[in-house]
Amino acid sequence: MNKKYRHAEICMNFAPYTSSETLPLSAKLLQGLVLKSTGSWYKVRVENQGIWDCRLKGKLKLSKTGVSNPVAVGDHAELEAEPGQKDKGLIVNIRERENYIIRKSVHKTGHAHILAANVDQLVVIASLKLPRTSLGFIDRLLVSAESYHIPAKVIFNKADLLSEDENQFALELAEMYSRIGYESFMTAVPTGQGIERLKDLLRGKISLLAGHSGVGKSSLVNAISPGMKLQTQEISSFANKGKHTTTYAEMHEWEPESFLIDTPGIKELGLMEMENDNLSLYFPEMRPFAARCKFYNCSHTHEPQCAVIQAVEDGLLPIPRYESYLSMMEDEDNRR
Ligand SMILES: Nc1nc2c(ncn2[C@@H]2O[C@H](COP(=O)(O)OP(=O)(O)OP(=O)(O)O)[C@@H](O)[C@H]2O)c(=O)[nH]1
Ligand SMILES: [Mg+2]
Ligand SMILES: [Zn+2]
Repeated sequence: MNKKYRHAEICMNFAPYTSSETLPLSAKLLQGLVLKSTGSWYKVRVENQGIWDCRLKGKLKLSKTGVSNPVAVGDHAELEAEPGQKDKGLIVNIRERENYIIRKSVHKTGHAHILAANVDQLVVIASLKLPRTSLGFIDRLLVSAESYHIPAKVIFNKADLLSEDENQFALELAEMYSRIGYESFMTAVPTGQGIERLKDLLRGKISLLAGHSGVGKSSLVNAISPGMKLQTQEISSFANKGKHTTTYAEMHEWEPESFLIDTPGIKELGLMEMENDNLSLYFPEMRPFAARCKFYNCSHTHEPQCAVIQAVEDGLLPIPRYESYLSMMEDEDNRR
């Protein structure tokens, strides 16, 4: 499924104004940036006016997509002031999105949610310990980003918890992702390791932080901008899992024109529908090999003269990534 189709699939329309709703000519629309969306109200940074609490005006019509939120963090909103109320507004329109990233529940089919819109980059936050992030999970996020043409980075946080061997392993993983083109390095909040480099990575951009609960997304935001004081919480010692402390995605301007979107921890990630044959397109390192397979529709799983399988065997493609590819292909097959 190509990008265009994807966007068409999840298009969003606002109901046109009926004549009674038509704005008087004098009413000028204000421009705002959606910082937070709870579904019932929206925190919007209104141009030259500060931060307002807003509601939606009129009915929003969603096409039959099952996307549960019509307005997402990062949306550019057009709004009017709520009559007689200070710092309150009504969102009347959302400007066309450059991109958006969707989170889909693996368990509840048809449940999808726009995580954020108009992002410059996805920053995957992973930790190898407390909690452990699997490579399969990282790769799923990367495939999502690829399919939306959003550049992605991979941060291994909690480096301070790793033994020497584990540290070596993490370094190798970071190298693997960096070679593919996803800048990757380690960070640790208590020691400050990697925080300056992370700031450089985030400066001047709108970045979406995503990862499991408890990996330290909010802690990293606090480390980058100590004034922020976002709520964080120790992971459960019983399950070694995060407690889902952050409950709504929220955008923070930590430096002028540098925005971070802290998101709630993701449990599991479902892939959006895509043609099985196309999955290798979202593994950038595979693409040059995939073009050389004997069969044009090679799935790179069992076919003879598959250049991808050959490259894995020859050590030209990283095995963990190929394993993620196989696991995603299997999921797709099962889903069907
Ligand atoms: N040792 C260590 N602990 C960390 C690090 N970063 C975060 N933590 C701790 O990990 C726990 C979870 O951190 P949070 O920042 O709440 O994690 P989160 O990713 O925002 O979690 P959710 O909001 O639930 O998605 C807290 O107790 C943090 O103090 C780190 O680099 N090293
Ligand atoms: Mg958090
Ligand atoms: Zn092949």
